[in-house]
Amino acid sequence: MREETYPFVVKPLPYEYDALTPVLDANTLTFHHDKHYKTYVDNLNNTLADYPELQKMSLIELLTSLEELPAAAQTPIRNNGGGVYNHELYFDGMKCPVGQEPTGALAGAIVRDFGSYQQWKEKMKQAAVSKFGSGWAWLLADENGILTIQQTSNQDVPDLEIYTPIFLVDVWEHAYYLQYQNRRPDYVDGWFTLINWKKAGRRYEEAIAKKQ
Ligand code: MN3
Repeated sequence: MREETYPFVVKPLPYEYDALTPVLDANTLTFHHDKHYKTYVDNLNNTLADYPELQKMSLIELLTSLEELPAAAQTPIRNNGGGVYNHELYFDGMKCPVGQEPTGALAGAIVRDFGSYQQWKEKMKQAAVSKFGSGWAWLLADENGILTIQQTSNQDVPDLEIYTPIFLVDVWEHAYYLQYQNRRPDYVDGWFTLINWKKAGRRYEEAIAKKQ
């Protein structure tokens, strides 16, 4: 399958707007997807409309070659291209809040790299709760399949030439404020129950396969 290029389209949620209740209600998810995420898609397309030479590049190509892009395009593509990439992964990485746990190679790697699921969860929560201002907390796999937790600010992405994202949590206030107001830790606690471990496990297996 060819990778998507300009004009980028708003991808529908892979579930109904109320599928993540009670952790994320339909109102929160509707504003987040239909307004915030859509705005990043629109703004990315508006930027690229002025640069025909960039219109054949995939989102990952754009985000991994920011410094080689025309100077005036770098910041809007970093912010809006990152906004598109991050939100698509975020929405795609969740599912209704019922019983799934890490399995297979990913479950083993979590224990190997963090000591236990519980220790991983504490570190992941700490990264999400302590992120100052707007940004994201990520679980990433490096080229050797080693897992690591990172924070990024604004709509920045990790180094995608080194890391394969497994999943991420949005800690911009717009992700939770309608429902949780200032209670970010409660939102993050709920988010753990939304993780789509099946998809996460597949991403991890792809990350391992890449090095071979
Ligand atoms: Mn967001």
